[in-house]
Amino acid sequence: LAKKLRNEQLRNKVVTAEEAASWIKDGMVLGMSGFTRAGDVKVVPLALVEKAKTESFKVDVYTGASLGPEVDQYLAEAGVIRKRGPFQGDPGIRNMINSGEVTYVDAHLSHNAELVRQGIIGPIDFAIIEAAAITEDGLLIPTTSVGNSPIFVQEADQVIIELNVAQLDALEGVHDIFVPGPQGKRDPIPMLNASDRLGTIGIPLDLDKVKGIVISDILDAPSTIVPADEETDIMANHLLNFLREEIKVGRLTTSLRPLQSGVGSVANAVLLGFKDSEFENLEVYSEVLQDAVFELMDAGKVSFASATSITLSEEVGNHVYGNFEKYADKLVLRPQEISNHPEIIRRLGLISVNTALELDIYGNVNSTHVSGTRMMNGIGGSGDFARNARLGIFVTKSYAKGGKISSIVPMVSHVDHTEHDVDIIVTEQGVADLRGLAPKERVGRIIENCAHPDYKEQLWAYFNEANEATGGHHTPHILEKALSWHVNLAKNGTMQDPSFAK
Ligand code: 0RQ
Repeated sequence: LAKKLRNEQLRNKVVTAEEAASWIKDGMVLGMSGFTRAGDVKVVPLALVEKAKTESFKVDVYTGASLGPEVDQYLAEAGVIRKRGPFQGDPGIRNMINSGEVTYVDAHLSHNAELVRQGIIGPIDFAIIEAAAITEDGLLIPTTSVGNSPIFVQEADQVIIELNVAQLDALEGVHDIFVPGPQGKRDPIPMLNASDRLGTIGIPLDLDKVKGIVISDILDAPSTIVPADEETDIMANHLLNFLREEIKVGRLTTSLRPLQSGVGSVANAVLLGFKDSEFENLEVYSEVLQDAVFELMDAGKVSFASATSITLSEEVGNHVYGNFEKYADKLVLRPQEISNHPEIIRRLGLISVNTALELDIYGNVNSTHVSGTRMMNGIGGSGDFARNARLGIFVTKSYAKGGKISSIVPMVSHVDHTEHDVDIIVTEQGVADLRGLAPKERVGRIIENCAHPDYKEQLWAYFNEANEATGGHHTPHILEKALSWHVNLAKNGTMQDPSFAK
């Protein structure tokens, strides 16, 4: 413990999780560490679950992004969470959001820190933050994510630290904490390369605000992604071929531009496609580092990776954390307002790959709402990246649920990424390059290159009818029919219109 808790003044602040939980009162706003099940606090939430057995209270919980089961399942199911933001991915809390028991604010991840600064999120009563160590001079060394922890620590009234003795000592030095000043008095963010370091190795603590330190030894819950399959391999090949064409016309070189890749199985599998390619000296400037990034490092393809969290499956996690010294000097973890900052995304010219649930014939993308109403996970950082990247790429299989759902529909049932933010679409069918195209010019590319053959004719029929009915409007739609595919799915369990059945 002495090695982990090196600040003299904080030594007498160690308390039990129960005592820390006793400070949390009904109506409080909590800012917790954690981003995509990495670096989240665990023992204080579990003590809050116990407390909820004898005391009724509700709190608002803001984090970096999704957390593991301690908060987004157990604490939610104990009825303690009133409001949650800015991202979640656990079936436990997802079901409660969709039954109206939890209020959810789904927001661009780069925006949260500004909202905290402005007092729109907050005032924050407690920042509760996982640490790998606390240095002699009072720096809190985060663990496997940085997320919004720096701004929570800066702005919260008080701080509870979960010092995780099971986390690797070698994490110290991996983080780069740089917190921009208030808007209006802010300099350009001095980052010119993905590997630049701007700040300190830990989060500066105001020691008087530290109310208590709780010791933890619970490791992150592993990620739940499923491995690549034949179709994601095909999607990866389509993406690589598209990038090869960009090189041929002189827009890119084989080291490309820094890559960003979103969460989920599809994004991970597509990134893994670079492993057996000719591309090299790749850099990653992303928010989450999933398994694929480390496999690409092992394969000598990725030379440096910057992000705000590391989220790994059990198997890859054991390998990476068992050999961390091999990776530590090729990695940096930053606050999410820096990893996702529009200024840097635009300056570095990122190639950004995120996942769509569905998209429409004009290129609008829905990444969050199943059939328009049911929240899946959230927009996360996909909007930060898609709008500001050099190439905003969206990947999805062309169909879902065994073909009963077409991922390409006449009109998306919810819009996360408007047609203006979507450059390239990749499905297992092919690639649609939408850059520089008007809505009606995009239709053919999307249907012919990306839609599943079972739905092509049905999509053309909708477009032709809409084009005729409107007399060729800029973005033709028949409002009565635009969402008829979703209505058909709800009523009959399929989007397929029997008159087009093959
Ligand atoms: O359902 O789990 O019941 O099998 O959705 O779909 O194809 O396994 O894809 O794991 O990559 O997740 C968009 C959800 C994709 C994710 C999403 C069903 C499908 C399956 C999952 P099952 P897949 P993935 C980084 C940036 C948020 C935005 C983002 C996500 C399940 O990538 O949350 O990228 N992204 N943020 O069957 C109904 C459709 C469907 C559908 C798929 N059209 N209708 N169900 N499914 N398409 C995040 C952060 O910033 C933290």
